[in-house]
Amino acid sequence: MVREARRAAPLALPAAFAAAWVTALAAVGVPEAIDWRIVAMVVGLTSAVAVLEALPLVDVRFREWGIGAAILALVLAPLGGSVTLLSLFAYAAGDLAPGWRASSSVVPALAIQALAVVAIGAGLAMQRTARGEASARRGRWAVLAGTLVGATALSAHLLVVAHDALVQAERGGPGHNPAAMAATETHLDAAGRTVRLSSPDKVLFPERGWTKLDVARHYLGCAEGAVRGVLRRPCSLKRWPNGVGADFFFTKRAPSTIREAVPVQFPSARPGRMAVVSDVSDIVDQVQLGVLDLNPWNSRAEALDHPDELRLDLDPTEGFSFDDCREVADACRALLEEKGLTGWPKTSGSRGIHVYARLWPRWSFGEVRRAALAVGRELERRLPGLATTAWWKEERRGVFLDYNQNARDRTIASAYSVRQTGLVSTPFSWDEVRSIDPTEMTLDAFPARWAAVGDLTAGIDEAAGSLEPLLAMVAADEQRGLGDAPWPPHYRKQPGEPPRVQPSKRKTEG
Ligand SMILES: [Mn+2]
Repeated sequence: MVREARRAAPLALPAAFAAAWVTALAAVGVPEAIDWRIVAMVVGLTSAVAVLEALPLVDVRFREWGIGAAILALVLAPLGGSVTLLSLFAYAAGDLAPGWRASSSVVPALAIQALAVVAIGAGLAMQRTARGEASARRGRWAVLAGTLVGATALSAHLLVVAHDALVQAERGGPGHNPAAMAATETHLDAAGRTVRLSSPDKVLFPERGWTKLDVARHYLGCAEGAVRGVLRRPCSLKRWPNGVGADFFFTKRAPSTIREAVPVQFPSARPGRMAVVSDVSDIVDQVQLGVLDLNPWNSRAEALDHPDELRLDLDPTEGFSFDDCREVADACRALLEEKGLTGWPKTSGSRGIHVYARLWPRWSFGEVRRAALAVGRELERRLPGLATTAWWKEERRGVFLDYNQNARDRTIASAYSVRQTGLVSTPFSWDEVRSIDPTEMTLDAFPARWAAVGDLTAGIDEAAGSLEPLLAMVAADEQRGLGDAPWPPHYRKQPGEPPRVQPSKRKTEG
């Protein structure tokens, strides 16, 4: 009985390895994109070595087997190492999944394996030449220790490889072009065009480990909605080349890698060409430049001077919360509806809410901006103490409606944009205005939301309307003595604009 159990011992280690694999795969589910060549290689190699290591543990009478096995192991270990090295070369040549690179445990595991095999061989030799019981015992201990150490190193390595393979598979498996990936770039198929992405593995969100490739995949995943948010609009490129842990900078002028750019005039009156998006491949081109959130104008290339998007940008000031934004957003919905327009809400991906309304492209930036100001002022009357249009921060308390976001050349993050917070600016339906949790809309959680509800902005272009009713509100404000409000700092002084000086300073200046 005991002898039979000991005979079965060689099977124990490979069985344990197999069990570890089955458990790991059962826990996460068998990924579709897993590279089975890696799995076969690792399972084969580890099982072979495990069998060899386990043999010497069997009863002393099988010692001869054990010695033979140890010799075989000494021959096979370099062989196994060569196989692994060849696989690494194959990876370097781009023939294996990039996840393999992360399995850096392979080198220490092999080194420890070699030591274990030497220890086992030495132990067996000691047993064989033992002159006394003490010497034989030391030999057995050496065999046992070598086996345990070797098995532990193998198990650890195996688990690391399994984990890497699973992480890789979760990210969508090997890239479309693993060879290019190995050369620190990949090529993505986007709207029928092959788009280059350099450093796809570059981590842009250090806390969450999300990479440049993850950001590109996000936009590819919700392409329909993301494109609708920026289609044919000049885009300011807000670039985070070293991720959200470092500085960003704006590039308004389109770099040469941008497929299409449209000539615009900046507020400085200087001309320039800005990136324009026609399909999702243009968005990936922006991601390639380190762009996270997309920042389009509210007009389009074909009618640059006539915005077709009224943007109500709601930002809670200190002491106010997203819940306060809900209330103001809902009031926006009601007011727009009264004026014949449809409001399209989305989380900003930061602290607030954006409500957009589609317009016929007939009015000027100035008129659209004044319309936004009139909406804000009406909300101030409807929600006193909660809504505010006060431009000067010292006077601003509540949910600020930033009417200046409608000025020419101003941009805010578009629908489905990934913000520096790691949150997606997520469109929601008005039914959700009380329940939507912006903090749940993370880059990695978003695909489930998209799969569940799809593009909630789908009807926005068909819901365009007239600005006239809002311009009537502007006129009514003028009647009340409410003229223009301050413009942003780098804009030229506008006709009818009040003094652009903080009220507190104004007083001291008399
Ligand atoms: Mn905002």
